[in-house]
Amino acid sequence: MSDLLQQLEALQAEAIQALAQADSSEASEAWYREYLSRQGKMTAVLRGLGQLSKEERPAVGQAANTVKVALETALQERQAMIKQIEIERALSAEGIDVTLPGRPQAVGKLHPTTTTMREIVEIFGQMGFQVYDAREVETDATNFGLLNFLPGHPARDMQDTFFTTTPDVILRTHTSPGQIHAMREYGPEPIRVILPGKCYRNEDVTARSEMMFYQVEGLAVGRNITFSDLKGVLLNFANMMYGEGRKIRFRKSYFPFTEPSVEVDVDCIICGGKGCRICKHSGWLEILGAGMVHPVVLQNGGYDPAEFSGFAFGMGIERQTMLKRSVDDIRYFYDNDVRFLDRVA
Ligand code: FA5
Repeated sequence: MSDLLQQLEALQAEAIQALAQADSSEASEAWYREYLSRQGKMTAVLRGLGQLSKEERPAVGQAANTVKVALETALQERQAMIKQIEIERALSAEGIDVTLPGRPQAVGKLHPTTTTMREIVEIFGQMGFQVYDAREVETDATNFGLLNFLPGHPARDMQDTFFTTTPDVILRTHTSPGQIHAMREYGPEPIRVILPGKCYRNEDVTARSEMMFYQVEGLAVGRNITFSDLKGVLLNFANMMYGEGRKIRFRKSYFPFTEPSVEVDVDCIICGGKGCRICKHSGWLEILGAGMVHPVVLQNGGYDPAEFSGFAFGMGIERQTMLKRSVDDIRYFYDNDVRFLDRVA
């Protein structure tokens, strides 16, 4: 056997033995430098190949290659083992306490307006009202004219309007134009719908008023609908929304699209009607506007007022939220201050 073959055999045995002692990443790297790198012992042995005769060279070269591959494989296996040893070592050194509670994740919440809206939809849903989605961009005709606001009538000033550059196209000032759309879509079948959505008014922003706010409209049309039905539905709503045993009262009011028209109050949910700062010592809180659908509006919706009657109501969602969750300024709603959203949601 050539000298070189003996050297290779001895080198392989020595290297394998040394590798078994390497028990860290640093040690395995040092082993690599010593045996397999360009400055290592393997390369040094291979340099001797040049001295061999042509006949000897292929066999020795092949043997050298086999040793090199064997050492590389042994190194890979050892490194995998070392990795495992190091993980175990780190785990026992760090002493992980599996009983520690996890880190809390900040989770998003529903916006208070959404929460109130869903509560209202749920309450009226139980009374058989379906949600009807109506558009936010309206015509002057549906927002006002077909709702019996006569041209030039002072009632139009009750709702300051955002106009668009297209004549007669406006942002709706209330959800009531949805009444016309719903009636025209379903008439002359009886209907019972609620219409939630955004409204826009060109008003000064104050603690009580925003330029953009949400309303929920209610509309019931049928053959024998009376004012008592309206009272029953709203009393039920007040009890489900603000707690059992609530009282409501009706004050006469004016809307062009209802006759008679009323404002509806609930007994103060803070003081129970005794009088406090929130109810301005009246014992009552205003919650919505309502009335019997005006015959002209029924007709504009496609119903014969001689045969059909109906009631309608409309309420502001932020104002309901303010009452229910004691919020004293409507501007918090759309300021996007997460502390408010967190507290009130
Ligand atoms: C109306 O908008 C009528 N369409 C309601 C109605 C429907 C009456 C059906 C009869 C039958 P009013 O302008 O009062 O009415 O507005 C209704 C509610 O919307 C108010 O009670 C208030 O809660 C809310 N609201 C009105 N303007 C604002 C505003 N600028 N910011 C926040 N909420 C508002």
